[in-house]
Amino acid sequence: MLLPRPTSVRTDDGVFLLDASTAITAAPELRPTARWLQSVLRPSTGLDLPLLPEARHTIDLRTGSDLGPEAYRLRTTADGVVIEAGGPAGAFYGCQSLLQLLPAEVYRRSEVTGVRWAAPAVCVEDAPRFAWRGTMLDVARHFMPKHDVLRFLDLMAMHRLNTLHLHLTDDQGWRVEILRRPRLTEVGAWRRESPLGASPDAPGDGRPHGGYYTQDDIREIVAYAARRHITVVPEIDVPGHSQAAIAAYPELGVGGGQPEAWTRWGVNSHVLNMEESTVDFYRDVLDEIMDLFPGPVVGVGGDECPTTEWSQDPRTQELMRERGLRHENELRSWFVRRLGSHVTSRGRRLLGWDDLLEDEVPEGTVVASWRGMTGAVTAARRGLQVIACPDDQVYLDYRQSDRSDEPIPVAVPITVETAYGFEPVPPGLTDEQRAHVLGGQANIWTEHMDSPRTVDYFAFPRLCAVAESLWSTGERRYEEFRVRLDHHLARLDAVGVEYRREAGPLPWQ
Ligand code: TNX
Repeated sequence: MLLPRPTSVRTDDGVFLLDASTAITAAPELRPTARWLQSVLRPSTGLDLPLLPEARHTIDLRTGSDLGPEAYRLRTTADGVVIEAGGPAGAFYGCQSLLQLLPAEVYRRSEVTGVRWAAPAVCVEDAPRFAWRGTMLDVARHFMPKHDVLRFLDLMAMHRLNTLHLHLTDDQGWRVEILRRPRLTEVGAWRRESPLGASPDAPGDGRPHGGYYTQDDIREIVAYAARRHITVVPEIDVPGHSQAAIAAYPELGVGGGQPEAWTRWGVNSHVLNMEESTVDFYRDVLDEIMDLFPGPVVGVGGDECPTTEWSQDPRTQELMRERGLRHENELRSWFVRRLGSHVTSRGRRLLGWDDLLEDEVPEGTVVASWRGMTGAVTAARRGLQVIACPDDQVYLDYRQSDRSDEPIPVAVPITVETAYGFEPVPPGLTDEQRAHVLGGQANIWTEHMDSPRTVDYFAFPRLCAVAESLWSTGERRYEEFRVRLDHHLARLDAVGVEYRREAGPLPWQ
């Protein structure tokens, strides 16, 4: 009943019983994992599970030299548990599987009495299919407090997801403190109450909203994620989706307006101006971002950038002539290239949305294919690395069914089954091109999710299905998955996830 499904599971006779006689033993490099395991088992079981050099009835974490860094073998018998792993990440995933073998109450945060902590005797072999198993969380449209981000990281780890792409800036809010540009959060992190109904195309919710992460908060999030083998990938979206930045520093805008952080959803016409000073501004921002986020990839967005302001602005036209650019689209790629060379000079790679493929893209860029899978095909054929996140399969802000009582009927329905059908490698690629697909991610855009509870409702259980698409090899059959998912929901219940239920009273009723 493991989820995501491992490469192979063999069931043996007997059970492993976790009790007061159980201890943990671990190779030196796996001791942090052992301590993490102690910390998750203690609250529900009340057991101390001491970490000892040697013991009789143990959960033993060992290194297996023949295994990849994320791979593990898990063997449970009446005598004990052995988790053999290629490295700390593999040991961590082995522990996640061990938790799933125990009764679902193990996920509770307070002591549960009267439960026998038994795991069936099994032999599991496992390794992930993709290196990038991600979730994108939009903390710009609605801010998610730090504590809830940490909780979300735990939920990702439970599903063996390893990449959190944090969409930190957008028209509606700037969510990360930048010491050299303090107004980005002093001004850009807050939006006002606004009258509803002005534009049917781009409604907002009318409510004042705000919040941001201090640099200490970010360091805490990044470290918490790292202990769970999750890399946090920051995204600073440019040169569109930037109204909150322009609200903070109007000199970044085109034509001298004084906008406020946007109170509506949709595609905004305000874009950054393409002066050298804007490049300098964002280099400073990215320097602080790269200091905070040690991962190899840095996102600069590049999506949905209307060019009307640029084409109507004489100064921008002059800049284009000076630089020998013929079309406004080329300005976007000029800007992304300039930031890209800064990012690569610090040994990192750029991440951008597939809109960037409309023009030249810096070598080494990772392209997130969101408008279906066409971007994935184009990028892989151009030798660029690909993250698949097609909107019609893994956009978790889209409605979950056709029912008239779905709370916010965004776009087209994406059911659990649709999400389970997600295949990150598109057809029509050569073997070499296929290797450019690093993996995929589910995108959680939060225009319509104004609380962590609503994120739970939209993300789960569809994220469970996406996690399996990214982790598991071999044929996928929805009916077989559904049986495991029903067991898995008991775990989500124990954690307190307010996922979307198929039946029963709906949360908004
Ligand atoms: C498109 S996907 C966007 C986001 C919206 C989302 C809503 C992408 C790169 N841009 O700005 O939040 O649709 O589904």
